[in-house]
Amino acid sequence: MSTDEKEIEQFMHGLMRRNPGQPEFHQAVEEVAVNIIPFVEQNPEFKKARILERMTEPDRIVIFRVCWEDDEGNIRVNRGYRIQNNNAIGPYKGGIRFHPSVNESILKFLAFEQTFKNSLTGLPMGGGKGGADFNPKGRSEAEVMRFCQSFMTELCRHIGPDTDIPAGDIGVGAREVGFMFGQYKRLINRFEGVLTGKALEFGGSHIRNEATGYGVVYLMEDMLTHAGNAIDGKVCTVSGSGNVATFCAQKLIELGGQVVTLSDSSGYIHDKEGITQEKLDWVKDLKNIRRGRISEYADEFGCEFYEGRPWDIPCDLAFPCATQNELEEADAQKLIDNGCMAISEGANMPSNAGAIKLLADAKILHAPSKAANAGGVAVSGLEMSQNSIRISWTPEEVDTHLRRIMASIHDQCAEYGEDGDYIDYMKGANIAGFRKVARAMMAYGVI
Ligand code: NDP
Ligand code: 2IT
Repeated sequence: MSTDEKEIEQFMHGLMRRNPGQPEFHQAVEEVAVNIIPFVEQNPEFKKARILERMTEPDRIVIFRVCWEDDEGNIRVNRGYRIQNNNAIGPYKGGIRFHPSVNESILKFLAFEQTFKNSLTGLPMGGGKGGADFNPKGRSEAEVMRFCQSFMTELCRHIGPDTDIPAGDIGVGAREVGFMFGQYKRLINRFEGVLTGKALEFGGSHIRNEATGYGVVYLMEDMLTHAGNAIDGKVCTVSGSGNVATFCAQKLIELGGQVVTLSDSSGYIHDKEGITQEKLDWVKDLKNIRRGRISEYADEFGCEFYEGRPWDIPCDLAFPCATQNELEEADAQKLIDNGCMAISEGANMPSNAGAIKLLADAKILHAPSKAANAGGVAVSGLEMSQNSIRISWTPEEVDTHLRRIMASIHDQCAEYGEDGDYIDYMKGANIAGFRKVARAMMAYGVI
């Protein structure tokens, strides 16, 4: 075992002892530690200051009861969270997730990743994440509103436009942000940019809805250009059918990609003819308004619906855009066997450790989530800027900024991840994201 491997093992042993029963958090930290510990060995000032140990201990974790009444008059109790991971380079910033699986481990992994991602955007934002184990599926609009209001009644004490600025994530879109912003404004009596992903009428930014999915494709475009290739004509598999997946598919279609899959937690559709913009508009209506299942697409457009995930379908480019650990070793092997050349991650930590290793060994271009999906939070940062200066930029202006930020993320990954003729985008993203936060933490001394 090399010195680096020993250091990594020792570090992970300590982390797992201090954070028992949190497998997603362990996974996210290990993914970073394998690159950062060797880097820290070469930069002993970071080692002496124990920067990685400090970054993996959140600044604070707020856990609270969320009580609400359903339409039948039953009292419901959920658990709400906000993890404020690190504010070395700016106020805490990160989404809110409403999903029954939400727990401390999942939110700690997300807040930790967010710290690196936000650093890569070049904007002044620290890392945070929040949410609740509330299941919005099957709930009426009035129930969702009451839940959001109750959630914000406690959360409002812990956030603020210069303190912590939440946004959406799984189960939290424009509707939920609207309910939460309304309740914050009512309680605090200030109209301020405390949430991002707001509707345009009350301080939202153009392109925020589109930003994550567009950014995922922009990073793919940059990886392919760097490798002398392009999206035009490529067969693309996309998982998910929510915010990130639909706008990822939209930009792929615009750039000439042939998108053949979308999924939800019940399974995936395989449309061999290719998903068109018209069909995608139908999916957006299905998911955002009618709140239906992706299987209905198969009935509507006459294609196949299968249980499971879409990684068995042969493709040139793959875009996991649903959730964590949706691409495991067997899926990675299938992608490799079918000749997939590149992957850009829309979801946070969609690939498990075994899959990452297989893809790297096969030298598949692989943009990790903290780089590939940073476009969403980047445009959130631009929404904050617009709120501060009380100006609204045009869609073209915001998209130009987004494109530039994604190109800069590609270049940072390439600079720190170069390995002969292959770019290890994971390594590049980890080191570039870490450096900026670490240097700020060093400047503050021991806090
Ligand atoms: P949405 O709630 O809009 O959509 C989520 C999609 O993923 C749905 O199709 C959902 O299916 C599916 N999904 C969720 N959980 C599971 C699961 N356990 N197994 C299988 N499918 C699942 O969320 P977003 O599109 O906003 O988020 C998708 C991913 O992108 C998440 O990992 C999120 O953290 C990440 N992300 C989001 C950003 C944003 O700006 N929104 C920014 C950066 C990253 P179903 O409807 O059946 O639940
Ligand atoms: O994971 C993410 O980057 C998000 N859910 C978006 C966070 C944000 O603050 O826009």
